[in-house]
Amino acid sequence: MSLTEQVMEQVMKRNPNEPEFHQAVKEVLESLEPVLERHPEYVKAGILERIVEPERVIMFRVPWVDDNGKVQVNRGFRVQFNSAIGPYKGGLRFHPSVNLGIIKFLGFEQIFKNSLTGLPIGGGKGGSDFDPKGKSDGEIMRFCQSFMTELYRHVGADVDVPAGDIGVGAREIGYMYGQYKRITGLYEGVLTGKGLTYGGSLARTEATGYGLCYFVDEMIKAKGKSFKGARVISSGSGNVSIYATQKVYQLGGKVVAMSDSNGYIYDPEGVNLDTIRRIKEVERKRISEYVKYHPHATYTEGCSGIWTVKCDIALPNATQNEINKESAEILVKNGCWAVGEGANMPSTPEAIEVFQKNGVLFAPAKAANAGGVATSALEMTQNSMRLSWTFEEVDAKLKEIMVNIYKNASEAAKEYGYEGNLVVGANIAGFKKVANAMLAQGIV
Ligand code: NDP
Ligand code: 2IT
Repeated sequence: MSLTEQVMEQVMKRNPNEPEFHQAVKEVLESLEPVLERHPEYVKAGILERIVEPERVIMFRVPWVDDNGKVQVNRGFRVQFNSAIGPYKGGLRFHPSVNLGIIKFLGFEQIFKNSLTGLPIGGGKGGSDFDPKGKSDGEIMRFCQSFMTELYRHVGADVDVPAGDIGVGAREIGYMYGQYKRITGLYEGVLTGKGLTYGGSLARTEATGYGLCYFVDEMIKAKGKSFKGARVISSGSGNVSIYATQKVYQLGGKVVAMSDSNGYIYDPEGVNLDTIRRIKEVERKRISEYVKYHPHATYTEGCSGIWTVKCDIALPNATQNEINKESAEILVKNGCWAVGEGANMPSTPEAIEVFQKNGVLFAPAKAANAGGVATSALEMTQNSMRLSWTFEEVDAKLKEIMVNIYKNASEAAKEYGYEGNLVVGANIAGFKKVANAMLAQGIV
């Protein structure tokens, strides 16, 4: 049995019932075979055995009182996975599906993604099984305050810097920031994705979606293609999907379908983003409302149907494993020639295989959605300097970072004999920086 197989076996034994975590680890370990052959020092120093084990896992009770005066209890998580190259950094997810295995998969991915940005940030992730849907502002605030009342002792501007993810946006970050400041008395950049009046960075809201498009643009440009005139699917209708859609339009493409966890809309004339933003960002309603304003569009119940819409470029921007083998086959059959993962691990391993076998240009999440966390790191820089850059400055830095990630991932793929395979390339490029830092720092 090879070392990577042994490590995988140990991961499965030690972390039972965590299928998403197993899936994320397996993909990285498989990519690393050629690296270990060339670098026996990584093997000797037990880098693999150490990198799959979080440095620290924090789980806690989050009690709060709902609007009816009833006591509610949720579970909170923070997984501080790896701090070899910087303070732990990664989002918080509030969604009823959250459990330890999901936070560990996200934290593990974050290590390599953050490394790819070229900025000094380690990997972490957190969240809760709290469901923000249908909750009043007061309930959201009380939950966020309770969550931070435990989390504050584990985080800090140079220790661990959380941000948003599914179910956590500017509103939740604001409530958590207020509570952190109240408990600690510190006005510091402990969270990113903050509002612009209290230390937030311009372009952070747009960063993941814009960064995704910059990355995909670079990848397809290398093959002589572009977004101009392309039909695009952008699943989800949250932060990542909305700003990816905005950038697709700026680059000359047309988004014809978007979704939420109930269903999807198809608008052959191109989705009207102002309507989506009003429904989702302001009214916090369901995407099905869209057809009331645009009767020529259609709404279909169920999420996976979105992948049956004919497109050139697919941007899965909702959640993990949203594209399975079947959906991938339909996409290929319908002529889809590029996929860019805005969500974390949105394609199953079988779906990725279908894309790669059929020559679909494939931009893996770790590389393609790194623009969000990269801009979070730029927010940390601005907080430390106590100044703020203009939108154009931040956006230019984001673009440069995404172009560099593309370059580094494709060069690493080529160097190790996998030319054109950005999955392997991103995993190797992300891994090597962390592995070298771990080597230098001894057995810790
Ligand atoms: P949001 O909460 O803003 O939006 C999430 C969107 O995905 C919503 O439209 C939501 O629908 C939909 N969705 C959530 N869960 C499911 C599900 N189980 N099935 C179908 N649809 C679902 O989150 P973000 O846009 O921030 O995050 C989207 C993805 O991007 C996640 O995978 C996240 O980890 C990843 N990501 C986010 C970054 C960021 O900076 N925010 C950075 C990098 C990656 P509904 O409204 O019905 O819940
Ligand atoms: O998955 C991710 O990279 C994020 N949710 C963003 C993390 C961050 O710290 O900005």
